[in-house]
Amino acid sequence: MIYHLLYPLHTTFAVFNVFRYVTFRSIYASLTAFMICFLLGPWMIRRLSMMQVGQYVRDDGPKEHLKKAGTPTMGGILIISAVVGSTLLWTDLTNRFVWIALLSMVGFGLIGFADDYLMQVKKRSLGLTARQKLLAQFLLALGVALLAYWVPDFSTKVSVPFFKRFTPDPGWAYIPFAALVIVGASNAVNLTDGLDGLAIGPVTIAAGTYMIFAYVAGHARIAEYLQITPVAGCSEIAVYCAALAGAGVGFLWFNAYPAQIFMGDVGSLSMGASLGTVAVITKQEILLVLVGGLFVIEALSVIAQVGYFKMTKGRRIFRMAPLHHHFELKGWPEPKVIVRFWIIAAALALISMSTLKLR
Ligand code: 57M
Repeated sequence: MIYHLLYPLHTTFAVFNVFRYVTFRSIYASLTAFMICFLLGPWMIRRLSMMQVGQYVRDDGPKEHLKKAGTPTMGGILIISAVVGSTLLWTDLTNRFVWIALLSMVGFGLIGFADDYLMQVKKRSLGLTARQKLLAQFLLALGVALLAYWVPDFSTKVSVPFFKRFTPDPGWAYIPFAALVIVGASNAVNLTDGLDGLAIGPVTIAAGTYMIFAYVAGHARIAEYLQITPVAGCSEIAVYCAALAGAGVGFLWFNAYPAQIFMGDVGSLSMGASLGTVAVITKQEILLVLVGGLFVIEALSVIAQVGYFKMTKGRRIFRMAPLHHHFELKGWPEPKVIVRFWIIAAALALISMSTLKLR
């Protein structure tokens, strides 16, 4: 809105020209989203506490978690509000990618909300069944992928990190592939969200990384110079990613150890899906395995643990999956697990950025 209201004034006042620039708008989009979270956070924590939207903590997990019972959850509502508000203010709203990204985030947020809500209302119940959740996620992700596919000139070629000429084109099969990327990311972030700040930290890092990729892919000359797939109009997604990163830091303010609020499924499913969606829009789908490598490691630890458990009829690889529980049970203090996992996420983000040159 700010872009649409103020940029046209540049013909009278040259200073308003600055609103044209993606870089300028990205900076303010991230600050706006941060401020929305920061200012509304205490109010939201109070409201959720008043409404008794407090976390139920399973008693079969690490014992340290029992003291977290009652912490307000569903803080994802705060993150989504901040990203939507800031994106509406700072992006070019005629850009289709912006609406696709917002739809994906809000849609997955609603699925998570339904799950959290059922859990809160029925208290000890575990929300939606896994099958219901997965079906809803796939249908929504297919819709999102289809919308991207329909954007004129949107390429169905898949970029493979470290290879500049190898770009396989699955044609229409790109749609289920893209849906898989979105659903996979959504669930991997959900699995990671089990310690204070453990999910939102790496989500913020990944959003910052994709901000750079979106800017590069949306800039025809830079994309050509770096030989990455150009995506016309995708630089507006850099502004969206900046809002996501800003909201992430704003939420971390309250979710940092010891957390005053958890994001809930409304947060984890929507944040993961947002990353999956920007990976699709920026044509860096496979790179998400590296950018969001921490989420992949957590998800793989669950797959390995469950697989081994079933195969050996009850034996385990880790003390408990997902991986963060393994380290907690080994005696690492929670903040140590969190910060070390952030360090890994940051290193993976740097390696991902090196693929701009290493190809
Ligand atoms: C949800 N939810 C957290 C909070 C957050 C297949 C299996 C591995 C699935 C997995 C699972 O259910 N994962 C998804 C994880 C929960 O957090 C809530 O959920 C939201 C995210 N969806 O926003 O609202 C708890 O996590 C802690 N927490 C924090 N700080 C935060 O900022 O401390 C969350 C956010 C909160 C709080 O304690 O209550 C969760 O962990 O439940 N299941 C598991 O993770 C379970 N693992 C398991 O059963 N492993 C088995 C194998 C064979 C599958 C094994 O290794 O033997 C563990 N989770 C728990 N207890 N809590 C183990 C038992």
